[in-house]
Amino acid sequence: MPNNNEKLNKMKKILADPKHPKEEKTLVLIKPDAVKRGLVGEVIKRFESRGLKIIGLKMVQGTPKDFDKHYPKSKAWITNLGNRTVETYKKYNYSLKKDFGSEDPFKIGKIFRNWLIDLMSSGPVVKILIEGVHAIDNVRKIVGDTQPTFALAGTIRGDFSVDSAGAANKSRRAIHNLIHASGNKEEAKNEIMLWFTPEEISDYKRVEELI
Ligand code: IDP
Ligand code: MG
Repeated sequence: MPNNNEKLNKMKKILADPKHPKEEKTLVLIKPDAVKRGLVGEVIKRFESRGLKIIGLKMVQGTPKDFDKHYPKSKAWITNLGNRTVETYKKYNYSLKKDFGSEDPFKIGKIFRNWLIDLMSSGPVVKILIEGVHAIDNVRKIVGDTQPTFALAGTIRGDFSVDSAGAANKSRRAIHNLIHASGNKEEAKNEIMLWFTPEEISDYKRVEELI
């Protein structure tokens, strides 16, 4: 068995800046709401049939502590999470004060972060490591908008959910949007480091790479 240092070095090598755009990697978690609806196969199929390569795959039960590490703690990230809802509430004329006791996006974002941790640890998730050309952006496109109400048909969120921030917040829970996908290179690196070990990652060629 490799020791922790060896593992860390191997992961650093796997996550080094890609030599070719097709080596970009991203993390997907099929959320418990999708697992419980039996959508695992459908979701995997969409990434595979688009031409993205699955190089790691496993069902795992995450703890609240795992997800506390997974979601950033920075003020900017939490405020951004809250800000989206401030916008939604304006649009629908809902009262932030009534639902959250505050209009401060940071305070509201902190409440969401806890709902999110509750949702993500409420059942198993399927962790998937995906590699391919612009993997981060292509996966986000296949997944669709954060709010399924606004996600285009043809995306996973747009085809399998109608949930919205308005509906989720009224029920005091995170949006049921089926998938987590890394939002950018930095998130992808941190999240892959958190969820995968070198032994769980496979190296092989898809046929497209051979023709
Ligand atoms: P993303 O999943 O599309 O990257 P983020 O802004 O990173 O969206 O938010 C993380 C998760 O937080 C979302 O997937 C969703 O489950 C939840 N979330 C985002 N905004 C709200 C909200 O207004 N209310 C409840 N949950 C939210
Ligand atoms: Mg995100």
